[in-house]
Amino acid sequence: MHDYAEEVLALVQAKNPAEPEFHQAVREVVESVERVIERHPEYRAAKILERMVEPERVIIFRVPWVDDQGEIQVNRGFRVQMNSAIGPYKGGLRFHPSVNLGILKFLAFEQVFKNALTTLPLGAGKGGADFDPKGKSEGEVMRFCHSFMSELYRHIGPHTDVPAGDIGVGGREIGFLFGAYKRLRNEFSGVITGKGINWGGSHVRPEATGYGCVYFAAEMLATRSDTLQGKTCLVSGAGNVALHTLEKLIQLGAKPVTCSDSTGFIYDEQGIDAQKLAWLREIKNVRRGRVQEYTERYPQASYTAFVPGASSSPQWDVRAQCAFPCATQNEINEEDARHLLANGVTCVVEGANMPCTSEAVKTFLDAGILFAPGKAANAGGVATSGLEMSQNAMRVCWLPEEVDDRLRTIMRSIHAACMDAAAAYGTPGNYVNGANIAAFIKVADAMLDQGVV
Ligand code: NDP
Ligand code: 2IT
Repeated sequence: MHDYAEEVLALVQAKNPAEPEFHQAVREVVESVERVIERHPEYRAAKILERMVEPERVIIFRVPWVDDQGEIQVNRGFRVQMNSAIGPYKGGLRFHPSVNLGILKFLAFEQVFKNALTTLPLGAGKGGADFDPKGKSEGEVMRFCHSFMSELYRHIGPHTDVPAGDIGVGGREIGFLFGAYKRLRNEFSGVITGKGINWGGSHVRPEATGYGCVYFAAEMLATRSDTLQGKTCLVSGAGNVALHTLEKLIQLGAKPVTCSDSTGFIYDEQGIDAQKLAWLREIKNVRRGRVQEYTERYPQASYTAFVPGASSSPQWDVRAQCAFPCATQNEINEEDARHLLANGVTCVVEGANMPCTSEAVKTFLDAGILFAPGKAANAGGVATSGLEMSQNAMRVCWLPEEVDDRLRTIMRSIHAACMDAAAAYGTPGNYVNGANIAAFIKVADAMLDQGVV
């Protein structure tokens, strides 16, 4: 890395100690865009990078609530309003015990670039709480969401900051959050996306992240005159992104063979088909159970529990051609990456945010396989949130086909933007550089236009 990039990274590390995921996300962008800054010294002069790594605003708040035993619980809530150069802050809320400021800053930082790639006018933010919805009753989840919104509502709005879901925040939580906002503000607006279809939601928003990933994979494969038809695919996670990735893979004739949760993974050598996926949906969305229950109905599949602290994960040591990590950050390390390559994987598409460590990404890029960073490949979710905002503003509801067509067009244009930027800066086929560069230029130019703010 060159001096200036090192300088920015050192500044971030010094100012934000103990935030390793944030450092990781910043490092990747800085390494990609240093070639842009060399060609365009005006960005350096205007301290664009130094401004981008500092959130515009961070809100941290207490979230007290009463559990079913009558005991008072206290969680910590956050909203990181990262960058509003090209639109209102936009990004999900994550409810998971691992949530802390550093994790949310990495997610908010990634969101800046992702949202810029969507072609829509969306700034970036991320928020959440160290609350674990797992094992909580409906009443507990509702009381938590209402308490969370009783502080957050004063910081957000349809033209200011528009949250959505992420890990641990699905349709149920969005409903409780929206209900609280509506009551507190006495207004029905598009302040949150991922709403129910009968009350302001968009068709295809629940599916959009997973579908978008698969559309992106198809675009990448097409550059090598290939398709998903008949490809054996590994998918991790069993949440919103993973289940809709599985669905679209099945529709396009691929053969997904794995999925997982935080305790273990399923391997079904015969392939997860539409019927088996329906069972997985019931396990996750109705029973709120574990993927292990898959084998109750399909005993030919194997379930392997993860060993905490293991140096690699067995879910990435399976023969396949494509991999879609759709669970969480840093779930593929260098050793996993080597296993994937040894098993014949030639296309890795990040459905989750930053699921591959820096070393894993380097391993894939050095091997010359197709590798799609999450900020490009999973942008279909937030893009469709942008489409939900447009429909809310116009008080209309587009048909599912119309939203899906727009999603496909957006994924195609993100793919093209990555390809073009990567080639223009001397690294053809490198989607990491392509995504970072195309997005950086868009946001940086907006910041230049708006002066020192
Ligand atoms: P969900 O909460 O619906 O599902 C998350 C899945 O990942 C669950 O199967 C969960 O297992 C697993 N998981 C979560 N944390 C861990 C962990 N620490 N280790 C192993 N497995 C884990 O979330 P989403 O599907 O919405 O999100 C998945 C990823 O996709 C995240 O990285 C998110 O940021 C990203 N993303 C989501 C978008 C969206 O629209 N929802 C858009 C773009 C990106 P368990 O039940 O055991 O916790
Ligand atoms: O990481 C993400 O892009 C999301 N969780 C979706 C954000 C959104 O505003 O739809």
